[in-house]
Amino acid sequence: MAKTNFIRHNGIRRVAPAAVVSLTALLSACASYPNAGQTGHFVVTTGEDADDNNIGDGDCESTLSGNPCTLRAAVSESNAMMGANTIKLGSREHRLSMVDDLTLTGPTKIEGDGPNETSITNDDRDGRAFIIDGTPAWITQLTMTDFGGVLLDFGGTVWVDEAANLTLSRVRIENGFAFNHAAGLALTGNSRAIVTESAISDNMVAGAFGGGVYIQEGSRLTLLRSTVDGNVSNRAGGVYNFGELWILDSTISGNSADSDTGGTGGVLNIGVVTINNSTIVDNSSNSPNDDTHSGGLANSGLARVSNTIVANNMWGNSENDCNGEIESRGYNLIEETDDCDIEGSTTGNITGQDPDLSGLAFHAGGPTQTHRPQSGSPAVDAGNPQRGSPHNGFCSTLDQALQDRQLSTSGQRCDIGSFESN
Ligand SMILES: [Ca+2]
Ligand SMILES: [Ca+2]
Ligand SMILES: [Ca+2]
Ligand SMILES: [Ca+2]
Repeated sequence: MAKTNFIRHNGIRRVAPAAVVSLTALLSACASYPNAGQTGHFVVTTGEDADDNNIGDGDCESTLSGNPCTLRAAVSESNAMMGANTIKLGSREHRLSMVDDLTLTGPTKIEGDGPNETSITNDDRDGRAFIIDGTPAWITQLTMTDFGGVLLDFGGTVWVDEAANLTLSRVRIENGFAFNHAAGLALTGNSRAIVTESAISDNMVAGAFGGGVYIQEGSRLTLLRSTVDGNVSNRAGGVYNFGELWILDSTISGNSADSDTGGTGGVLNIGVVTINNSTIVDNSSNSPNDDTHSGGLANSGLARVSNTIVANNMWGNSENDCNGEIESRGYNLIEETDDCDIEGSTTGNITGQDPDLSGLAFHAGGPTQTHRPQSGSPAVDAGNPQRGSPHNGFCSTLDQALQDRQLSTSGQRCDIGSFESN
């Protein structure tokens, strides 16, 4: 069971201003969400589930005794009201007991007080938490747990569809269940999502197409400083990508494929995936060996990989880290390469060596769990000596724990992987 320890950052830690500004700009580019006291800002006052008693009057008042504002009533009013809305959840558990999923059809920010303070949970129903339907939306500072159902297809917890554009920040998605296409997060219909400083953990799909995350052709997901761990399906335990996927300063760990035919533990890519400064370890597959799958990273599309650790992934009882063609942009540590072709720039690549990492845990006060290179690890100071755009294979500015990689001040080199041990 993964637990995420989200710590508030009050400027104590070393956070590079440029990166913070660009993320803030990115988040706010989606829509302008009202603040407390402004029109269109709703404050939920109960954890119970009930409809609004008069949808479209601009007041969040449920049918419950005393008419408290429920999450469901706030979503209905947000959808009915022109323009962007904010829904503040407060520090409590919000239990969804009504049949329908919460569907956002207009720009809405759903904001908790933190993943340890605010949760949205599933109360004995088969259903998701949210469908994001053709709109920008922002879900932040909360945990969603126990969603899905045995017959559910596409996103047991969150389904992003119809060219929607979702930001998930400081969120945990845990213990979801689905039949196919991800028990955590699914993107379909040319949608976009950015998942930042979040964890998608311990979700399970009975069938195929991704335990944690599924990206359909035409859709695009960015995982930034996030962890996908402990997810299970029979074809791709962690992430199944048919679209466009960016894995930046992130960890894919402990996911597994459980299949009689063929499955990949960590990341299975059919589309285009770009991976930089990330760590793909301890994933596993127990299916019969074939030519297309791997314990760790399997590619039959385009996989561009730089500054990344791929190691300690298992196929049955033997290590199997990758399969297919990997377009290296240099400075990778890929331990076991028997089933993959490493093309492109092999400058700085390390193969055949164990990265000597800690277990998955909270390191350096980071918001998500990471694997830390032990002192003497070959990953330490072995990343690209140039800092720049992670999109081009350079070393990133912040590691997954939000530590500055310090290249410009100390002259030290970036570590390979998502965590900078300095
Ligand atoms: Ca109303
Ligand atoms: Ca609205
Ligand atoms: Ca090893
Ligand atoms: Ca370093």
